[in-house]
Amino acid sequence: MKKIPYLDSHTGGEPTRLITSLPFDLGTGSVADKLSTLKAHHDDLRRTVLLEPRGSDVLVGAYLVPPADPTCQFGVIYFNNVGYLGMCGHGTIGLIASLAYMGKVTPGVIRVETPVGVVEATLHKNEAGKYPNKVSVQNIPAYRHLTHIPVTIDGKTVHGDVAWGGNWFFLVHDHGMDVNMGNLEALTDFSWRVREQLTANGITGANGAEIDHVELFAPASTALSAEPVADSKSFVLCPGKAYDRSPCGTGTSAKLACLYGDGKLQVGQIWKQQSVVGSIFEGSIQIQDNRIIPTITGEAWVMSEGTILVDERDPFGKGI
Ligand code: PYC
Repeated sequence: MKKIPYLDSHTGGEPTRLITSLPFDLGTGSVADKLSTLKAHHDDLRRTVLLEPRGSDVLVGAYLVPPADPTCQFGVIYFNNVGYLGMCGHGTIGLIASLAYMGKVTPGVIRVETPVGVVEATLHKNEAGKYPNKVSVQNIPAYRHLTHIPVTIDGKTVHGDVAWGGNWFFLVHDHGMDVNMGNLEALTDFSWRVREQLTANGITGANGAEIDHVELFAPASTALSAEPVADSKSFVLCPGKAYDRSPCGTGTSAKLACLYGDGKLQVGQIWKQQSVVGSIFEGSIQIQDNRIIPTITGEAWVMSEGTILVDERDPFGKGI
C-alpha cells in the first residue's frame, strides 16, 4: 500500500491540498523543469491526489518541491483536475498558512519558486497561540495582452480583456448576468461557452497560450449599511470547469493590471475583490522596471490532515 501524507486548507473557500513529500525524485533543475518531468512521467500522482473518488473537481493541489533558485526557501507546483497551473494565488496563501501550521515557517518574508517565476509571500503575525494565517503574496508581473475583444454567444456579443496574472484570463464586464450563488449553473455554462468561443476564434494569450480561465465581473455585495463590501465581485471559471470559491489571486492580479491600464487604479491603492461565495482578497500594485507587480492578501485555514492510501488492486485508486 502506497501512503502519501497531505494537509488540506482553504483560502476564501477554495481548497488547497498540500503534498509535502513526493514519492519520487524530480532532479535538481528549476521548478519549471520539475513540472516538465511531472507532466511527462508522473501525471498519475496528480490524478491520484485530486480526482474522484478520493478528491473532487474543486480541489487544487500543491506539491512542495526543492527550489533551484538559491534565494528561495521553497518551490511549489500547483495542479488541478485537468492539469497544472503556472501560479496560484489562493494556493500560495494556503501553502504558507499550512507551512506555518506545520511549524516550518514563521512570520516574515518567504520566497517561493513557481514554474512561472519567483513570488514573495509575507506571513503576517497572529495573536499568540494561533498559527499565523494571513498572507500577502507579491506575484510575478501581471499585464494586459488584449483589450475589448468581442465574443458572441447565442447572438449576444460581450467583450473581454486578455490578461496574464500567472495564468491566462479573459475578463468580461458586459455579460449582464447575476453574479451570485443562486446562478452558478448559468454562470458556469456561460463562462464555458465563452472559453469555447475563444478557442474557436483563435483568441489566445501571448505566444498562442490557451486562455483557460474566464472571469465575469459585477458590483460587489452590499453590507447592512448599503455600502458595497468590496470594489467588485467576480465569478471565475477554472480550466477543469469548477468555479473558484476564492476571488482568485492570479485572476485578481490580471484584473489589477487591466484597472491600472485603464487609469482606474493608482500605485499602492487597495482594491478589494469579492468572490461569488463572498470571500475577499485585497490587492494592490507597484511598478518596478515598468512592470506591474501585484500583491494579493488573504487568509487561509487548515482544515484536515491525513494520509492518502493507494491500494494497487483498486481499479479507481488513481482516479476516475
Ligand atoms: O487563486 O490564483 C488563484 C487560483 C487559480 C486557480 C484557482 N485559484
